Amino acid sequence: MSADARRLALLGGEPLFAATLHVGRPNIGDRTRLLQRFNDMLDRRWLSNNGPFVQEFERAIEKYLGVRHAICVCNATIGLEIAIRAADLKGEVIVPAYTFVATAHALQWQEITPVFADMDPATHNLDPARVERHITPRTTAILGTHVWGRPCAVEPLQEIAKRRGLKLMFDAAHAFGCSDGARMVGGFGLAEVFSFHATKFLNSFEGGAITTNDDALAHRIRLMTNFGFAGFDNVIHIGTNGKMTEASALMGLTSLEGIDHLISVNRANYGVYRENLAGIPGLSLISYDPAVLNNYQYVVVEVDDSVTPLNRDELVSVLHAENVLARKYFWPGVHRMEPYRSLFPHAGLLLPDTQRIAPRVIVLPTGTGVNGEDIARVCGCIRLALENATEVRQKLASTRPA
Ligand code: T4K
Repeated sequence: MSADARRLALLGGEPLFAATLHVGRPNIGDRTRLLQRFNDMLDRRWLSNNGPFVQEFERAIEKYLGVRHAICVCNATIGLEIAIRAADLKGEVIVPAYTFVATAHALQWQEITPVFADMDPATHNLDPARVERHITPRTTAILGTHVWGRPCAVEPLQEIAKRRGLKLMFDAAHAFGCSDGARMVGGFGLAEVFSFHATKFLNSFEGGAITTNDDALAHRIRLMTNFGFAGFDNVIHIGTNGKMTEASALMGLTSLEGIDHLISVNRANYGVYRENLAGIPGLSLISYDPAVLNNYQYVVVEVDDSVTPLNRDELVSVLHAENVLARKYFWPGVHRMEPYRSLFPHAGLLLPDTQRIAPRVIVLPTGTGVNGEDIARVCGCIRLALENATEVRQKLASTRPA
């Protein structure tokens, strides 16, 4: 084995990083401001139930996105469930198979059938032409995901929804700070749902927001987020507890104040990846349209193993040995996760691009916890592994359980 190959941790070298590099390492924001707000919250003894920080965060989101209503929720999954119910979706709803499992679970949880449609391989988002093929008399809506923050084909989906009498909503969990043309994500369809989970570039520990320009829908969503209460002892609607806490809202507000910095860090990191991965045959970093706003939250590489000497899983093993916890989002596709795999065992037949792309994707670390030097080392390790593919393959084969 060459001395070069021996530098890889998988082949006996020292791991590149002593402390693990994670995808989704939280951004913390201005600590002084955060702790001031935390003290304010404690002094006020107002911890939840539509407190002042939640209200301030909601107004700040509305202003940032240019939407009429933002309703903060405890997480995006509950936000999706509430928005779906408030908009009265039922029967069948068309969703992408290539998304986080929460998009489908939010439907199935309330006995609405998710019907999986294929992606456009160029964008990883729902392919409108394929959506149309899944419409049946039971279909009531289309629920798209802006995967990696890149906006869905909003206009074609709107056109289909209008022509076929369907509702349209978006899972915008990845897309805070992103736009489609001049319009910010947040104002499309009947409603959109953002995630402010710790792993999102803008986080509120756990949290999310439902945004809509529909006043009546916003009113129902507010009621449903707080058990249906319209005032003391006055319940006028079915509801749940989807409320955001004050601690989450103050974290979210502080993150939002630093959003320009967070985006510029992500953009710079993305640039370093682009530079350092350039020219490797078979590896392609997904691109972001410079003509629209992006948050560059996800650094996503597609590995075409008909060209590369190692496949996606082998490269992920190499990176994990170096303490780089690269991820395989959203493999193997929601249609291959339970309960959907058992309910729809043949769904994959109509999802050729999801089936082809999902096994190729690697998501790499970015955010304020990673610097340019780290990224150059991660990319150097990928190159080194590809140059020493035979040894890597042999090692992985010898450690695989029989
Ligand atoms: N729709 C879409 C399209 C979504 O992507 C998501 C969530 C949702 C809906 C639902 O949103 P929420 O209900 O969560 O608001 C993570 C996140 O938990 C999930 O929010 C996110 N998408 C998904 C893409 O990623 P896991 O299962 O990968 O999480 P986990 O625990 O493996 O953490 C990811 C990495 O982050 C790890 O390497 C550790 C690191 N980490 C994590 C946390 C929580 C930290 O370094 N610090 C932390 O505090 O799902």
